[in-house]
Amino acid sequence: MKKSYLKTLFIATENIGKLNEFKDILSSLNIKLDIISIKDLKDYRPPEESGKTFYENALIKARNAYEFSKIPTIADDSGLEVNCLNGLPGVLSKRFYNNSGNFDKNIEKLLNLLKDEPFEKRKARFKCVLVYKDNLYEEVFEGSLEGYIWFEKRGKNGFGYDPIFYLPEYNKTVGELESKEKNKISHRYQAISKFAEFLKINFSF
Ligand code: ITT
Repeated sequence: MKKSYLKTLFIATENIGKLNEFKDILSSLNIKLDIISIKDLKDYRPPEESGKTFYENALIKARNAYEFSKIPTIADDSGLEVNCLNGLPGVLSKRFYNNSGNFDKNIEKLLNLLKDEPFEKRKARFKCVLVYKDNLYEEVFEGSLEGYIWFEKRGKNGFGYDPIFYLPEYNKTVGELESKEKNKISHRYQAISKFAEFLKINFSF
């Protein structure tokens, strides 16, 4: 089949941390596209995230953004799953404390819930479900990163739960990693690198 030409990609996220990671990772994988973000589409209203899974929410976001823009679009739904909390905060990661999406409050609530748990019970993972949508394709790509919830915040890099997400193999939280390091191993990197393979097979740039 003849490859389609792809010039412009709409990255449909309101989260600046995510947007910067998407751009950096795509560029590190040599995917050179013109990037449109929500701030370029003034009338765009993100949908309500009413799904029960990362996949449902990622689909809702990508479909809504593509229907509005008609530009080939990616959106991710991502978050943290803590084993001893049966996968919470999960799809509620952004709104764990309340609807304000305040990262410090979300972290405080999580640390409080885990305050009596020893290190080995604090296993968790970051997950990213990424959906690409255009007039022909609706494709899903996933990534996850295993780690532990640390006992207090460490490091100022990244966003969201990064300062309490501890990686034993680095003896650092993700908040202590340089963005370049995070973007070589993260759940988002893994999903985007699968997306990049799909692009290279099906599109010319
Ligand atoms: P969009 O829906 O507009 O993309 P959002 O921040 O609302 O932005 P989600 O609904 O997918 O995105 O919620 C993801 C939340 O999960 C995010 O707000 C963080 O709290 C957390 N999260 C996701 N990826 C993360 C990462 O790489 N590092 C730290 N926290 C992350």
